[in-house]
Amino acid sequence: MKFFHRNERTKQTTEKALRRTKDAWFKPLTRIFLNNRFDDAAWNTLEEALISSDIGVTTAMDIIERLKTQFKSSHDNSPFLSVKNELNRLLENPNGPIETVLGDNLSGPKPLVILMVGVNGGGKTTSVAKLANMYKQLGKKVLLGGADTFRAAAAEQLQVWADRLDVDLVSNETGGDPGAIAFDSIRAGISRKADVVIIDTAGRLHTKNNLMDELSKINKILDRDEFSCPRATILVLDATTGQNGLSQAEYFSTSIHCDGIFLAKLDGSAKGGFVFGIKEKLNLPIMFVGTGENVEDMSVFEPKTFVEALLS
Ligand SMILES: Nc1nc2c(ncn2[C@@H]2O[C@H](COP(=O)(O)OP(=O)(O)O)[C@@H](O)[C@H]2O)c(=O)[nH]1
Ligand SMILES: [Mg+2]
Repeated sequence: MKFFHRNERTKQTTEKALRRTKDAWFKPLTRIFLNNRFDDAAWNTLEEALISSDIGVTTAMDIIERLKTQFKSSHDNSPFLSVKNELNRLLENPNGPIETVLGDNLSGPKPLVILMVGVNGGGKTTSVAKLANMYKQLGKKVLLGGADTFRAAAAEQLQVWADRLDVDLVSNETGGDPGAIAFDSIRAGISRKADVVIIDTAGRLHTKNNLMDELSKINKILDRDEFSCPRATILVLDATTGQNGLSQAEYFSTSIHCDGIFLAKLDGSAKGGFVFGIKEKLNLPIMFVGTGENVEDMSVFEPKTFVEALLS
């Protein structure tokens, strides 16, 4: 169970994925940390760096205010440690988000049903494959449900992953009813004694309301008493969209209950500060990060490792 958890691999993957972010926003901070003090210029540098990392203006201001208060009351503070503590504080998660999908649920009733939602092109299908691979590595039996029936290419793409990963896939021809596929997937998962069923969904945006209706319908089906399976709904977010992506994410998370986030494409983003904004705005834990296009390019999100990788 601990395979992806707090290990050397998580650290290396996170460090690699954050390289662009570090170059973009951490470098200016080095001078402050080397001087080991905050003067007016240093406060401005910090503020600029935080905002340009896409941390969000409110969150950036909040950090600065808190740090200023700390430095007023004590002159022994180290800017490095203080910034690090503040960033860690922002990501604190008392609920241990990862335990829902990696913890006890997997030894309880089966299967764990994961519904993946998010906008088109955000990285849903790839992230479904990554999770399937992760559970397989953990020795779990995985079944995929292809409930993105909107585009023919979507079903094909998932089929390719299912073949490559050698996992079962329940799907239907394009235009099929996503709710029916979700229903069939979970039924197949139960009868084939799968440990995890991961359901891919459509994310087209031009008919937002229909999409949300459709997702709610799938949700209701999965919630049926007859199934009584543990559930997790994961919102896939594209890290390269930064603050702009947040409003779409908000729309999803207010329309259907989400348990956490799979932050895809962290490797393609120079705005890793987005992570702090997500926590602040959506109050959803980041569970996983995507760090490339291959199935192994992911890791469990470890707040401490993340902050360490940003500042080290
Ligand atoms: N660099 C990188 N590319 C990714 C990642 N996740 C997905 N992608 C790419 O993003 C594009 C859209 O992904 P897809 O899974 O089809 O998104 P969907 O429409 O939400 O299902 C594809 O070209 C993927 O290879 C990631 O973590 N890093
Ligand atoms: Mg897709």
